[in-house]
Amino acid sequence: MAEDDDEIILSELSDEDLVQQMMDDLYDGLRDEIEEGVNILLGRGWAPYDVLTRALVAGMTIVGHDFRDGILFVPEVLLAANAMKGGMAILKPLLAETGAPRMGKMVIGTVKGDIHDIGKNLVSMMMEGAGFEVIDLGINNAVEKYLEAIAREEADILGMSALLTTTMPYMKVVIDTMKEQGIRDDYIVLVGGAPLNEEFGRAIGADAYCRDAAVAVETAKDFIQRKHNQLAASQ
Ligand code: B1M
Repeated sequence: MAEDDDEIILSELSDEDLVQQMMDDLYDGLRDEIEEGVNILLGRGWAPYDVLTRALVAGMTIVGHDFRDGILFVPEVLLAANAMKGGMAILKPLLAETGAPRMGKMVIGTVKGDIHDIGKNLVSMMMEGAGFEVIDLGINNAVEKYLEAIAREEADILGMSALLTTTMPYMKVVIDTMKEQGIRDDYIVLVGGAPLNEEFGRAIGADAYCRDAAVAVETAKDFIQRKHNQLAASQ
């Protein structure tokens, strides 16, 4: 078979062109190419966090816009998500390798009826990278699963993710059940996901809404620090 003259050799591209090519490859759901691109950037000394945000998250944002505008459909978006996961799997151990002291424990999951997990996975990775122990419950979690896990794991933080306007109200079901059981104040409750905002977080009784994974890490650190200060003051 004749060689394709136009074949792109990723390793020969400049950083800027490679990132652009990776966005195209993510859009096309090319997992092998994404994994190769991630490894090339890491090999060139890029910080794992920069690879994640500047190539993968930025690329997924474009996918999101075209999904919204009816240019991409579910099968294509699934392929893009799969490619993103390939890249994230390489970055995960590197982001976790900070040697940071254990900060606290978080149970996190996507709420019932919702199968979006890319953002949640990103939050998990970043939290682990910041020194938190993370118990990831996956997708489609009913209230019982959350409550059983936070009790079993003696978690400090409950994190919930929702990407659909139809599933985000379920976060209130979880928080209300915690209130009914008298355990609401035993945990820091953080919520996130594209359709949420601060006002929604306040309205459902969460401790905080986190716009993105970096904010989730900072917010979690902040609340854990406050918890430690309160404990110290009460002794
Ligand atoms: Co879905 N989908 N999807 N989808 N999907 C959205 C969410 C949508 C906005 C697309 C659109 O129309 N523009 C739209 C929702 C509209 C609405 O609710 N008003 C939508 C729809 C409609 C649907 C279906 C109903 C489509 C259908 O079947 N007709 C269906 C629903 C299935 C279900 O859940 N029951 C569906 C299915 C899918 C796929 C399976 C194809 C795929 C998911 C694959 C997967 O996750 N494994 C998918 C995808 C990929 C998307 C978009 C394109 C991208 C989401 C994503 O991964 N973003 C999305 C469009 C968009 O959001 N722009 C869309 C990248 C990720 C890094 O960002 O998840 O926001 P995000 O996470 C951020 C922050 O939000 C925050 O930090 C993360 C990292 O910075 N964060 C948290 C998230 N969770 C947090 C938890 C925390 C803290 C912070 O806890 C402490």
